[in-house]
Amino acid sequence: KFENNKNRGAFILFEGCDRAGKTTQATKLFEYIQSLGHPVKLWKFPERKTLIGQVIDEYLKKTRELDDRTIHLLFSANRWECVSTMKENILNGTTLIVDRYAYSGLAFSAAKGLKLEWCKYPDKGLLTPDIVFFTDLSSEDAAKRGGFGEERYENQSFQKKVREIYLSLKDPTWKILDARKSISELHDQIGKMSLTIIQKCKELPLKEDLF
Ligand code: 2DT
Repeated sequence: KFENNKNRGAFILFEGCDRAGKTTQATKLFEYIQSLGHPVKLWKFPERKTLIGQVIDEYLKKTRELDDRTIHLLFSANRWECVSTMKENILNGTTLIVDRYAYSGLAFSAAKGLKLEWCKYPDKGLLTPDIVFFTDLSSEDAAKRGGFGEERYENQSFQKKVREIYLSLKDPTWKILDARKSISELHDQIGKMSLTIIQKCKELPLKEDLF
């Protein structure tokens, strides 16, 4: 049995605009932390493999239409169904590197016009990340990176709104990173900050007070 505040892993979150290198950096960080011998896992939201995740996947691939509030709640439920496993891992000393989380939920749903306060409510009380790396890229620069994909939301005007909302959400746990920097420069920056937070978290309780 674990204690809540001794030698736990860190909850490291990546958020950011599309095509800003979020997944690349999360993967590189995972490999780096692993190479140092720390227990670490890589997670991604939405978790498309669960039953709820399959519905979300169909929605994103545009083979299913859902009301804006309905899909918002499903994204949130998809986090809640994973939360006990995430918590167990962290309290057992595993660092979790998570690619997207509740901030994506807020930014994408609010960009459609839903009220931010309404959007926040279902994620209230989720596990709180220890650090948030926000890879920031303007929608113009994102568009230059070989264009957007075929899934829902992958267009420049929507991404511009998403970025504005994201930036309005930042708090002191956020590190805003200039995604125009090289992959290795960003990785060095992220790696250093992550090792610091992993050490610090060993002595800090895991918080469950998001929003
Ligand atoms: P990727 O798999 O390419 O990251 O795209 N999204 C994600 C939401 O609208 N709400 C959420 O809560 C989450 C986690 C962002 C996933 C797409 O789903 C959007 C892009």
